[in-house]
Amino acid sequence: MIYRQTAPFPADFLWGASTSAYQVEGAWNEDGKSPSVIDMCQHAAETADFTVASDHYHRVMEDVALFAELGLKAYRFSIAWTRILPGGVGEVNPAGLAFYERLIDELNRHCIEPIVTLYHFDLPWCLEQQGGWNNRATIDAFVEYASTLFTHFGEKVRYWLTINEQNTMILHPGAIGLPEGGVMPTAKSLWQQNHHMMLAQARVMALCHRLLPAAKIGPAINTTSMYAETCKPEDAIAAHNWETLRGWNFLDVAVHGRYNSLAWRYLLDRDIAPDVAEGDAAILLQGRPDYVAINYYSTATIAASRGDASDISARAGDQQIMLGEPGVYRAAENPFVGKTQYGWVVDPVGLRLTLRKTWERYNLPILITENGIGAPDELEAGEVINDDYRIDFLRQHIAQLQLALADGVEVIGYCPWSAIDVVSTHQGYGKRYGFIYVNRGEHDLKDLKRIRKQSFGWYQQVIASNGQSL
Ligand code: BGP
Repeated sequence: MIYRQTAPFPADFLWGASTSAYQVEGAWNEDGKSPSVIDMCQHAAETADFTVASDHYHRVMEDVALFAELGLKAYRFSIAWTRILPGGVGEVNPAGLAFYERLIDELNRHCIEPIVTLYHFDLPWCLEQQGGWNNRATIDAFVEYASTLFTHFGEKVRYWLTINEQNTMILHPGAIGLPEGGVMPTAKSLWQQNHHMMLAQARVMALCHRLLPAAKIGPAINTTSMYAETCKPEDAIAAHNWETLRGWNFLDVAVHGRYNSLAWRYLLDRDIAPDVAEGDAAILLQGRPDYVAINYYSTATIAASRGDASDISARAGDQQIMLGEPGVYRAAENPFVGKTQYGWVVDPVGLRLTLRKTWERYNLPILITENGIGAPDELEAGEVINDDYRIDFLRQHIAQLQLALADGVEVIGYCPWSAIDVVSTHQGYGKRYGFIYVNRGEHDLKDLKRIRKQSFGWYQQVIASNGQSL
């Protein structure tokens, strides 16, 4: 199909940027915050942990001032459950509420739309000790936590996200980390956890609509497109297998309130389908998102399984590296795309394709909540960080986003990862994503000074021109 080559960005397009609480805040045990599963994870000795992160907790006003200077129309961040309800449920911590109140008020003062993720990988450790997401009581705990936030911040926040990358937590638990001495959960346990998260998400979306009729809420899934390695029909089946299991299986439940039938069959065949209680189907149907948020980094190329262990990828811990599964699919190389130095496929056209497919399937507005390139940015003399590769990456992705708009896809915003440098989920501080450099090393905290990168000035122009000046 040939469409007009460009479409203007809507006047109210949400030019934004993203972070998450545990990656940016630090202050991991201050002002009443309890530990989360992330705080209890094993860390490779050579990489930074999350205890200080970017020290945003103590520098929040300075950071928001920089976001305002950047011209952000939206800032997507997560609230740490462990600051609000240190016991997972029960007593509310006023200092936790006060921190986010200051942040949200300051954003609103600068006309920066707060986009709040309720839960970004950091389940309270006390809940994990009681079984975590295997325990149905965690569903009630999540509803209580969300209800606290809706009640407290409902008048100040219009955009909510339920759970960040549920598919990463289930398919790549090793990427998030394991508690000290922990063992990898079984597939059966992971799919049970997934089911409970789905129920929790559906109830929270319904609650949001009841308490805050003007607000919008949706899931945020790590979404991508799959290419078959060749036109061999078996490769096409394998690519479809993985597209279904990695993406649609999660979004179909969130949007339609029912499991994807192919994925459900896969779970039944392997005896790893979750136990479904009476009434669960009705709960899932209550969840009706207002939009779909996608985190897009890469595409994958897939070939038919060889049926043996050679299908399994060596780097199974990374959320963007395809795993492979005998009998289901195998990861293949794509000669037509580049890669970052961390091995993540760079495919701007794949963003357009992913947007088209997501739109066609759900017909819901799409918010891009993550997209970006991790790199070990260098601080040069004169406080210069020349991240022209980041500018190039983002420019190409925004150009494809614009083509998706011309295709008729309703994209309401673009929030690259990340607003400011943060600790990478599993690769420490050396892998940076921000528009703003934070002067620290893996272990040497230096002065944590904020320094604008070259990409800062570039993105400022993009926003100021509403996407006309790329
Ligand atoms: C996503 C997570 C983010 C962030 C990002 C970059 O999967 O939602 O929290 O970490 O990936 O990943 P990484 O830090 O592993 O490079």
